[in-house]
Amino acid sequence: MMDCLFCKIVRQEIPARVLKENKHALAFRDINPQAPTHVLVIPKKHVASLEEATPSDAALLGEVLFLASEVARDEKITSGYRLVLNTGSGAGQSVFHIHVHVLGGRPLSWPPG
Ligand code: DGP
Repeated sequence: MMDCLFCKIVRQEIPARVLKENKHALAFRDINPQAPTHVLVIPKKHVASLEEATPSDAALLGEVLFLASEVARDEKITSGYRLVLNTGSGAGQSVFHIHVHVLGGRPLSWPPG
């Protein structure tokens, strides 16, 4: 997807503070952090949202979750962390390339807003 913001980050056409990556997923700091740790983990392949994912993306989504857990461990978020995957504009998704927010380093209330 040539005009997708996160695809441009994958292709290093725009800068990002990358923390970690594996063959299929990339983790970088959110530009507008909502917590002391706020990292986005994305599949390198363009998938617009969880609604667009197919059974063939199941392993890819597993790679994203596993990288998110590695990031949380590296960030030493010892009191716990939260993964958020906004799906659809009604849930606050603004970038239509699947991304998991890794949030931690402060108390996180429940339920989320
Ligand atoms: P969401 O609302 O769930 O679609 O989250 C999109 C997130 O993407 C939001 O927290 C801000 C972040 N973001 C938007 N543009 C950029 C960017 O250019 N670089 C980085 N690092 N993050 C971005």
